[in-house]
Amino acid sequence: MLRYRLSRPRGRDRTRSYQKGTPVQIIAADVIVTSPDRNFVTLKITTDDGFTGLGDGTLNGRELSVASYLADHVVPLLIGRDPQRIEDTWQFLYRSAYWRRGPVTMAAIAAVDVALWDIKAKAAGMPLYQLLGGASRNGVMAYGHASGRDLPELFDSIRRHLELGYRSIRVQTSVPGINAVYGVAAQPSAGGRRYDYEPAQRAALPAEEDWDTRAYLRHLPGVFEAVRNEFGPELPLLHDGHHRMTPIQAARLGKDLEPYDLFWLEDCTPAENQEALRLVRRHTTTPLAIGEVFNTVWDYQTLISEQLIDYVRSAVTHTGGITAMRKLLDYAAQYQIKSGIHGPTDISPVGMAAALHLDLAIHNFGIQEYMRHGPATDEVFLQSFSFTDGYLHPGEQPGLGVELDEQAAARFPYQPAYLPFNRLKDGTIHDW
Ligand code: EZ4
Ligand code: CO
Repeated sequence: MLRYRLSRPRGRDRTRSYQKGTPVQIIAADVIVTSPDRNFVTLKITTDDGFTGLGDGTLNGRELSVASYLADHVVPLLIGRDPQRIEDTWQFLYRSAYWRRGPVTMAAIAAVDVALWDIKAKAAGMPLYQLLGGASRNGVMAYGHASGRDLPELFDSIRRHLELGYRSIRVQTSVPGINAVYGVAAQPSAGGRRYDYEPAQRAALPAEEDWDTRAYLRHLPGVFEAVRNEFGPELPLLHDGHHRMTPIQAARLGKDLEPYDLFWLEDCTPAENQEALRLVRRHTTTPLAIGEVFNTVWDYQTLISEQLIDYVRSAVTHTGGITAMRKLLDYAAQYQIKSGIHGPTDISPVGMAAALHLDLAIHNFGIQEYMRHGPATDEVFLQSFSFTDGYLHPGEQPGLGVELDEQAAARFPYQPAYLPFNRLKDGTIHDW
């Protein structure tokens, strides 16, 4: 565990107090980096009236940048601030840095924001979703990740997920002619190891994978046809294109998958150029989900205002926390666009709990991604959310409902880990 701590003694006469005369102050903030199963960055804020709050700032493969941003540049600003002023703190951190947006900055702001919401809800004695307007539904529909190198293995994986309680399933498969494809758990990656819970591998260098879009486009529709034949028309099925197609290729895949009635096709093309989605949209009625690599509402401006997507994929952890996500999702709601909050294993249980409270409260909820964490993660993060019959619920503990066992965290030191990258057959780097 790496731990960066800036603590100050109790009392109100500190020179760092930006908000003199506030009834409550932040007296300590710890940035805790721990690696049970994988790396996580957690911010713990402590107030002088005895509350603590947790926020997730994990950025897969770039964890230490967020830890440094927090410890070196944000924690010194927090000491002495009024923890009750969440909106003010959000605006202060966003505007005072001068340099706006970006995944590192927005993950750091998210960590502070979520920790302050945790504190506010604990102080109110309520689960966070109550402060967000209360429950709009009984539970939060979740989807899991099934995958296989061939159809029998894929079918087994889908059945295993159904047994675990999932009622919506993401389907990823190997493709003939490609050695290592994103999202296939049983497939040894170029590093020789299984993907298992997630693609980032603990190693000094990133693993190299390969890609062939034409082979993928030929193979995938047949896989969905086989899955529909085996599992019937009811089961909601999802697929992640993981940014690999051009807009015209994405348009073709969307069209080819229409007979199999996908819940969504995710990241069908890289979306920095939002206008590219106009072309995809013109050609297919397959619902589209985008945004897990985005970090502000501005990344969505055209996508939302022109109704070019159906689901917003941002993570609370990467998009400035509850405060910013609530605004983003309320904006999307005006255009009949729903939430599909990112929930891979690189979102810590703290970030997952924040997502679940939002999911339960907002009206335009769509679906929640849910991959289980490993046993070591569950030892470090004590969680009160539940998963029953396909639905997640954040629980009724005051706050987020997650606590960090710091002694357990200390047993799992940071380990360098990278996401893989892609090369085409001729050696050209391709989007991963
Ligand atoms: O590759 O979170 O939809 N889920 C995904 C994830 C991402 C990882 C990257 O850190 O695309 O598996
Ligand atoms: Co994705």
